[in-house]
Amino acid sequence: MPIVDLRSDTVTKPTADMRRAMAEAEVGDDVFGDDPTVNRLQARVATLFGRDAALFVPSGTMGNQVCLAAHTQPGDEVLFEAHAHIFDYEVAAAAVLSGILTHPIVGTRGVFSAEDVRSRIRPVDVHCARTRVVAVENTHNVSGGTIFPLDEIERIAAVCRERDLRFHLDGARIWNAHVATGIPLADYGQYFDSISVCFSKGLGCPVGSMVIGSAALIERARRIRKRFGGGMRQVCILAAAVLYALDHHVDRMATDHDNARYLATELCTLPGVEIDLEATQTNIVYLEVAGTGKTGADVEAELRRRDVLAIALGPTRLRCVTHLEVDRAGCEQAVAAFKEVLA
Ligand code: TLP
Repeated sequence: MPIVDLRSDTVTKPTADMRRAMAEAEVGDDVFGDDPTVNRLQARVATLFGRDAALFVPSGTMGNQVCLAAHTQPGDEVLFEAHAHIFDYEVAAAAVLSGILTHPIVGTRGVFSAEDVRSRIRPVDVHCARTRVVAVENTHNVSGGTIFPLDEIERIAAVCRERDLRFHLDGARIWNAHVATGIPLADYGQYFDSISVCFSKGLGCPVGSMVIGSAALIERARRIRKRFGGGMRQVCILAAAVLYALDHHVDRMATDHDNARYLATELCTLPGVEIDLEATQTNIVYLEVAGTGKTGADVEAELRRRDVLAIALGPTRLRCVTHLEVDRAGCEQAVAAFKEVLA
């Protein structure tokens, strides 16, 4: 049986056609700014989001952290949802690299409101941190790939403008939100001071992320990227994979969303398994298995023996993520394995 790897959409390997595009890329040194392929990609992605400029960075974590550093001084504060990647999974980078205070807002399926933001902004007072940045994550990973509604983004952006806050999007999976809603990327792009997107997830590229915003932001971001050790040389090889993926791997993500919905609707019928079907809006499915009497780690290990890889994220919580290497037959294999393990 082939291995069905549902641990993350980061696990995909470059396809033969993508490898060909990488091998044929025009090369140059990006720290000198003369890598023609990455320059082409940066211009293309900036345009996609309706913005001036963009900067290739090695990872989504670096993308988020470069943006936070660009917007803040040590002692400033950033507001975000309580299970945001920048809070839970970036190794305290905001504290270590930028010296900023993190202020979580408990949302509903990853979404919070303009009123939530307004009520958290600290007064200008000698005792208080300066609230400086609001960050949203779209789609929201830990909630199950949920979509942040555009009208709420617009309302939060208005509060940010009024209160002189910077607005950041962790758009690691904005491509999924775009495909699921049909909302153009530029409609999202107009509201944010900075956007970080990943190419190594749903788009199926081996490596890479990008920071997008005004020319002034990108100039600052370029210096910070170098400071963080993210200035790379012949990036063209990676950029060529992304140019290929933008042409061939965006619309197909609708298949990943169908497959995730299939997994969620099948797996939620298993006794003791709970799945928030309303949260299954894109390519991520979280299962709560407390009712089966097994731990997440038990289920993960037993699935692995059946060539199905899921990931335990929490004592009784598992995650399955669909992507371009998992087809419907793979999902059926995964459902059969879950049925055996949880029978
Ligand atoms: N997420 C990874 C893990 O780190 C959890 C995954 O497998 O989902 N923002 C969001 C919303 C993310 O989900 C991730 C990665 C990142 C940023 C960071 O991207 P990388 O891994 O490129 O630093």
